[in-house]
Amino acid sequence: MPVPKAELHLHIEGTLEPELAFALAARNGVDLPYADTDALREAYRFQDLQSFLNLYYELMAVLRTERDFEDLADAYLARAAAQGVRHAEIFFDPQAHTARGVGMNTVVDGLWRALGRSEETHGVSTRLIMCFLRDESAESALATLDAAEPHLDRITGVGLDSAEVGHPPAKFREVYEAAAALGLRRVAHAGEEGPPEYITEALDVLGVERVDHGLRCVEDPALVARLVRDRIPLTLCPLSNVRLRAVDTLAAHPLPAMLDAGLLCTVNSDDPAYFGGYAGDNFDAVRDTLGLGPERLRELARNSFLAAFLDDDEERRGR
Ligand code: ES4
Ligand code: ZN
Repeated sequence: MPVPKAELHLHIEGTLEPELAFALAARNGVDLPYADTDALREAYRFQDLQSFLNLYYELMAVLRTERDFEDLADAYLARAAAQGVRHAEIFFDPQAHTARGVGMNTVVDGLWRALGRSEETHGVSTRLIMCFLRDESAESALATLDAAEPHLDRITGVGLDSAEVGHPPAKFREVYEAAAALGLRRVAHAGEEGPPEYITEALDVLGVERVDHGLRCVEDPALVARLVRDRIPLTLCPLSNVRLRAVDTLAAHPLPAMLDAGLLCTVNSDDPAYFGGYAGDNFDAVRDTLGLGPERLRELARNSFLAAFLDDDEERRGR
């Protein structure tokens, strides 16, 4: 049996497997510029974050109806459960859908059809975290938060994702202040491709409680000391880092050194359909390639629950 764990860094749109992409394309009459699932898989050779994001946004064209989002989330939750995930905090990118005419209601209602019954059907509790696209404007992020207000009983927090370099966290100060005032939890991608300064800025300016990736903190010893002291969780994604070339090889991943330094690391899957594995696959990979022993693996599993937004959520939902 896989170790019970929480998944804290998972983009639901990144769980779109080629087979489901083609099934939804057929259902919705969408033409995909790939002959078949093998041809599509051939395109999964990424140079960097942007080359992945191009395909990630392109394939979203097949997601059109509530049922599409429901089927996507249901398929993910079934796979996650099979790999020992008991709790999943799920990112979604509303702007990637509203920009192509798919409304916020369709996205949230559709996802919720699967998430709302997930404890019963899959034994997985869930939270939903709405991400702003950092390569879009601050105004667009504010409009997205506005559009989400009718759904805030089902949204636990906000995040920040997409192309990092050139889009520092401070660009989103205002929308994060507004989100905090609404009682939303705050996370942000920082230090994936961007410099360690973006991690510091996410903490200082956006008030994030958890850093997504945070990989490049290792370049700044003072920042590492701060993250250790303040017990700020990092949601690392080892297989993602390999596929997007944030590290040269999995064997060169700094996870063991980060754990030795006392950082509150968690292991997650990011976009598992694209990066070669779900949460359990990431755990297996760090065990097999980085030589993490049973104690370290238990620590990673324990950290995932410590870092989860499980504690005061019921109270916040009363907001
Ligand atoms: C993402 Cl790996 C990664 N980084 C930033 N934004 C993203 N959105 C989906 N996957
Ligand atoms: Zn991510």
